Amino acid sequence: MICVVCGGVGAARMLAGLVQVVDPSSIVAVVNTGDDTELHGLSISPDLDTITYTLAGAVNPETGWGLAGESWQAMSALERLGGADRTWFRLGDRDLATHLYRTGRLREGAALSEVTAELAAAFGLPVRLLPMSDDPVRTVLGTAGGELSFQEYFVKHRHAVAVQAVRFEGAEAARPAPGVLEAIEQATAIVLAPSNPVVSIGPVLAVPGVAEALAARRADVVGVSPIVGGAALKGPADRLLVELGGEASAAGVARLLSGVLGTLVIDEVDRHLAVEVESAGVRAIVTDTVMSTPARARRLAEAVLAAPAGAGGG
Ligand code: FO1
Repeated sequence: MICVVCGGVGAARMLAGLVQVVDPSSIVAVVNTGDDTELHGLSISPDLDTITYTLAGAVNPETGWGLAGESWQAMSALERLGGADRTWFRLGDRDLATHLYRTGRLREGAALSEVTAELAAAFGLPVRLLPMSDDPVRTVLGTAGGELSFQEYFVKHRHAVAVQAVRFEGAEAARPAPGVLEAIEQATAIVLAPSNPVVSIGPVLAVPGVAEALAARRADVVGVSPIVGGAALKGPADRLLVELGGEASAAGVARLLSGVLGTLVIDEVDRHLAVEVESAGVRAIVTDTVMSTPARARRLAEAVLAAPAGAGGG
């Protein structure tokens, strides 16, 4: 069994590569829920949905989130009623069905992990998706203008505001969802997807017990750097790393995650950083990491799974 610790779009592409090279039913994805939000009374889990839609071959290929061929009648009608204040977070008509279903089931008392399994089955996924926790954990970003929820920062402000601090509300009291610790303990390989290390991997590590379980398997944990040539392929990971006192480089990622990471796969353009990664106590593997096509995602997945046991014992 392979355990993959996941954020959103980058992780979805990594998983789409992995299912091409191993039996998909042998993959357990542990997914960030710090991005989750409640809007219009609906429970929205963007990273879980991005992964579900991608693996189902149903994701919008232009955005990497939401459904392909989506229509927007509900948003247009809502915009007429409430303006942009109500519609900055765009929910397509078919995507809305996912949130209606999730919200209804949670109100009936189902756990998020149960609803996630139901949605994955409805979309025909062979991969097992687990939210990191059934308890609410919310990523909150501190800015000069006050605190913002993750989606306010990411979508409403288009991540164009400087961040001074990040906290994961609810994390201290959260328990790993059923199956999360078992997946980490029993996996033959553990992959940290090329997700934002601060706001996608960070919340998963903040759930008590998860970082400890990963640290105990550190030699078998292989990450893929989401920073290539000093820049994030998508989103604000590069700026967040710098704003929070780190460095926007593969070496900066290695230093931040060195407690749980045995090996870091870095891009060819960052070959010169391999020595610096290794001086953080993390073995470096250099290959093409940009998953611009399914064939490239497949090659990266092969390289990740071929990685020898990394540094750190355990
Ligand atoms: N991202 C945007 O940039 N704008 C949106 O309006 C938006 C809506 C949205 C709706 C459902 C969903 O599952 C994801 C959505 N996303 C949107 C993506 C999401 O904000 C981010 O990709 C993740 O939270 C970051 O991993």
